Amino acid sequence: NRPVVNREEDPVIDMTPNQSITNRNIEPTPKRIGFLGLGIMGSTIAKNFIISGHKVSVWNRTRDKCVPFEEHGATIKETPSDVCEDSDIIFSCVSGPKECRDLVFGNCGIIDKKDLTDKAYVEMSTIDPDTSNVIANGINARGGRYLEAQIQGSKSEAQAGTLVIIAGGDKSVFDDCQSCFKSISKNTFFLGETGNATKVNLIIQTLAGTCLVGLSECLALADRFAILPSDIMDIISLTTMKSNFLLSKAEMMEKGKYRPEHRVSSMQKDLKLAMEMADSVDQAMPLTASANEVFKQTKRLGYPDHDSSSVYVRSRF
Ligand code: NA7
Repeated sequence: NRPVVNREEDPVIDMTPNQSITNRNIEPTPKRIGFLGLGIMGSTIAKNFIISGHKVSVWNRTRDKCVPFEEHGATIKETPSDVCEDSDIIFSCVSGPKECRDLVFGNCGIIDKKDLTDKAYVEMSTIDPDTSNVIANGINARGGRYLEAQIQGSKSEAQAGTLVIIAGGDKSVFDDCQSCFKSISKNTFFLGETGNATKVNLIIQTLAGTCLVGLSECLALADRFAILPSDIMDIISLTTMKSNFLLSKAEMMEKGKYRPEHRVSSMQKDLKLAMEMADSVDQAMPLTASANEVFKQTKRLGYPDHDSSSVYVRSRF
């Protein structure tokens, strides 16, 4: 019985080459690239792989989203297993842990192909360290190599090629991915064994999630006193609290335009996974727990697919 809220449109998949990416003079790896999951992040990342000259095949649950990629030289495949067959390095960027496991272990999944020798699998979806290790073990058991390459930044940074990549797992895969990473990121980190990068990524997401809830409460309080959010942000932008993240999210809150860059459902999933990680070591996270509840309520109010800044709608109740 969720309220019916008009859905903000997803960003259009714009295949126009970004000049700043083409100016990077990337020498694409000759390895064949496969890409699973063409959502907000996946579509933008796959686009940059293509415009920087990589040979790419794609699969997405909703096939229509593959069409613009085919028009720009990618090959559409019918199943994740088909992508695997035709690729040397396979990237995954889907909603969460369950979907990631299904792509690997499910029907027509990656390990349907029994021998993964010479294949590398790169997990970009935000997942927990346990799931990442389960996937790594499944891939390794069939002779394949695995890397978790977690991404910091949302659609705008992916578009501009200024994401930050935090990786863990097989260093040789990290090295093989350099030309791909160069097309989407300004910095990469290799943190050692599988699990290290997923942990760091979730830790950073707790800061993003709690900051967003704090911002939304601050602007909702301002609104109660008829103080404009833009006046508050003009002052904040002159202080050491200035941050592009807060300023851009505050602008979305003030305009009430929540076209998704990073969905409410993704943020709530990230906070939930961080809470589970904290549980495993008895680390108290009272603020993150509250933020998780607030994002859950925002989903319930009908905003799961809106940008995470729509948490402001809930704060204004
Ligand atoms: P989106 O825009 O919500 O995209 C989610 C993607 O996951 C999209 O391609 C979905 O396919 C796919 N998906 C969702 N459920 C399934 C199942 N059951 N099986 C296969 N594929 C599925 O998220 P983002 O692109 O912003 O984020 C992707 C990840 O990066 C996520 O972990 C973030 O936290 C970080 P669809 O198009 O709906 O058919």
